Amino acid sequence: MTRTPTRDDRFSFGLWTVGWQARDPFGDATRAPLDPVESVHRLADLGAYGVTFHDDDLVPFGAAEPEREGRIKAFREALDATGLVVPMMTTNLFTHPMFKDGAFTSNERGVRRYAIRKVMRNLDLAAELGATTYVFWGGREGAETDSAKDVRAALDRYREAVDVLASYVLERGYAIRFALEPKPNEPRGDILLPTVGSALAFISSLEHADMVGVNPEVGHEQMAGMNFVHSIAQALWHHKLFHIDLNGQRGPKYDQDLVFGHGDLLSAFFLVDLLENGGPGGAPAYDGPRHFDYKPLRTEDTAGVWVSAASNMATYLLLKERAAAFRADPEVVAALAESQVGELATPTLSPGESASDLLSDRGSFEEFDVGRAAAHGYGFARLDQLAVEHVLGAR
Ligand code: DIG
Ligand code: MN
Ligand code: MN
Repeated sequence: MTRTPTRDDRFSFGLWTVGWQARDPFGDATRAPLDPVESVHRLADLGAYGVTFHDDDLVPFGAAEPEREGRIKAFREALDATGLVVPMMTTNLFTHPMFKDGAFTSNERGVRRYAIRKVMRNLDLAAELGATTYVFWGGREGAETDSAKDVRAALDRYREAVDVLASYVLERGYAIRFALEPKPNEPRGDILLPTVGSALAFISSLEHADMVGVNPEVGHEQMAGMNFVHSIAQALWHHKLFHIDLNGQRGPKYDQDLVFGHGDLLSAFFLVDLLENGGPGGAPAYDGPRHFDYKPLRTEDTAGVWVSAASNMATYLLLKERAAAFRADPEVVAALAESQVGELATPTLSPGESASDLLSDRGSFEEFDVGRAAAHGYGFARLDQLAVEHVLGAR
């Protein structure tokens, strides 16, 4: 298996990732601005297939129409020249000071109306560029104090915004689905829809729930102490994994947006195994873009930025290779059987068996050997060691 990415690997990057000038709350930018046109060419050279962006990544906030048109034209020419596609787009509803108390859930109604219009304009561009997924990361939807936000009213407003925007997409016949991106905190003290679970619950309340899924990000779930592989499995189980933000995170702390695999490597291995081998008969469980939402370390110069971009894809391909070997290893197959992992797919009740049938089955309770069950060893240690040895390339 090659480790050189090709378009078939469907790797995509946000313009805001390689374009991050590394300004943080405690320090100025360490890198010069990067022209989106250059990013498109460099990412294409590295083997990416797609590029994603917020409206303001391509056209500075407040730019006059001629400038906006010029920048979009130059960007489209770069896409045409390289063959890169735009699978996903999103809106910056978090940088401008007007959004300091949120966008869809700001206490200020005028800001809420402005935010919806800002998304509408970028949805039109998304449709023009062929993006099929539109992400909503509510980075400013939240609060620092429980006195300042009526959370139930905020969820009403959040739902109202998503519903009206879904109606807008349907009225215009855009082939676009929405993906909500959860995050527990930062930049707000607490963000609404903090995890995949809360986003899935919220989606079930929407008027057009069928066109809304989730865009989970590795580091965001892990900031909340969640198991990202479980979060993805839950999203897949609900048929709501519409997109994914891959990166790295080293435990519950500020959002690090590390290169994919440069945080919890074992979790990254099992994530790739789930995405690539978790479908029926070992087929991929997810057919969307493998999208990187990461930040090149602030310590990197421009050359380092491109090394980090390539590292995301190389690490993903290495883990894909290791996961394939793991699944093909006869000792792993035997250890999985020993651990009865496949048995969980067998329904607990027999076909047609009712609750009263179960009640009359003495072997299920009255005569069940609880001592044997208590003494039973599942062999997970052996299984996990095999996984570690595959990740380490020792098998
Ligand atoms: C941050 O994790 C968010 C924003 O960068 C953007 O809105 C979204 C796109 O994937 N991720
Ligand atoms: Mn992040
Ligand atoms: Mn993200």
